[in-house]
Amino acid sequence: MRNITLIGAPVDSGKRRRGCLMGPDAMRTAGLEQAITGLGHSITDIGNLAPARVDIPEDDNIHALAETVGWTQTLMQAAQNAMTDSLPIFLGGDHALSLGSVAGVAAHAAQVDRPLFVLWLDAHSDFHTPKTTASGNLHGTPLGYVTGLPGFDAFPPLPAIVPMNNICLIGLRSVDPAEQAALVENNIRSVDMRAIDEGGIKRPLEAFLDDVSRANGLLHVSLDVDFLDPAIAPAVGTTVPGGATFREAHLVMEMLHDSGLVTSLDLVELNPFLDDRGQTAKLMVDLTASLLGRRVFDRPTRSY
Ligand code: 4U7
Ligand code: MN
Ligand code: MN
Ligand code: MN
Repeated sequence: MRNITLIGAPVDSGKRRRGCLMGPDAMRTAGLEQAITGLGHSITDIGNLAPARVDIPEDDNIHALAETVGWTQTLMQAAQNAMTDSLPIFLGGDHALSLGSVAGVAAHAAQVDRPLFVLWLDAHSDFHTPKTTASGNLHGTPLGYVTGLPGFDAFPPLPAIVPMNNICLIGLRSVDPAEQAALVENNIRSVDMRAIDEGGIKRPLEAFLDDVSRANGLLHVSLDVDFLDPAIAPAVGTTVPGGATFREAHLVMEMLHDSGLVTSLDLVELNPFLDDRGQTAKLMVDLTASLLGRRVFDRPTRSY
């Protein structure tokens, strides 16, 4: 059983379309706490945080730079605090929250002298920098920041970077040319939807979990709502058809649970303004329950 910390991060500055700030409360309303305690875990909900006030100039090419830098500062610290004695769940908020959550988790991993691995479940690769982004939306940049790509001078310096080798992206189906080039150049493990169509989602995930286990690593999971097919998860601003099915997503979560490796989690990009009677919020809660051990039958344990 785990100690879980819920960290409300109503980040809405990572893109122009508003509504993700309602995400944390929508997931609470959908029964997140009950789902988690029902599995026997203990839980502390620290409520919704607010961005630090930072005094930096705005950038004409970037949407809401100062607010996002403020969030990054706040969440880096919150992540480090929560990691000392719990498994933090960051309730987003748009994906710009991972600029702070992953940077803070990486700082903690360096402190305890263990390698950090990151599993990115997303239609997009979020591997832009403030220099390469065409939209100016910082929710498309968190993996660029935490891996130490150049161009993030306005952001807090990183106490520790995430090695490119320790990242796995699953669910890709919308990758911009600059991101594609950088993913290939850095040889980042990238599982697109075609690979899943052809070979299933189980094998690439299993291979990644094997690596995490062999390295005695910490594992951060970042779940973007748009990883899921829009037919089952409509509450997202950046829908891309052809996403993970209900069962593919649950299988990922069930395997993550059985691995025992997950040490932190982001639930991001839920825009309740676009939801259909809470169905996407409920699905995010259900997936979290699978990650935390909900099952029908025990399976023989596998040594990752
Ligand atoms: B999300 C995009 F151009 N790449 O940079 C961009 F397609 O957190 C999308 O994964 C980014 O939802 C999507 O704006 C960020 C676009
Ligand atoms: Mn996405
Ligand atoms: Mn994303
Ligand atoms: Mn999105």
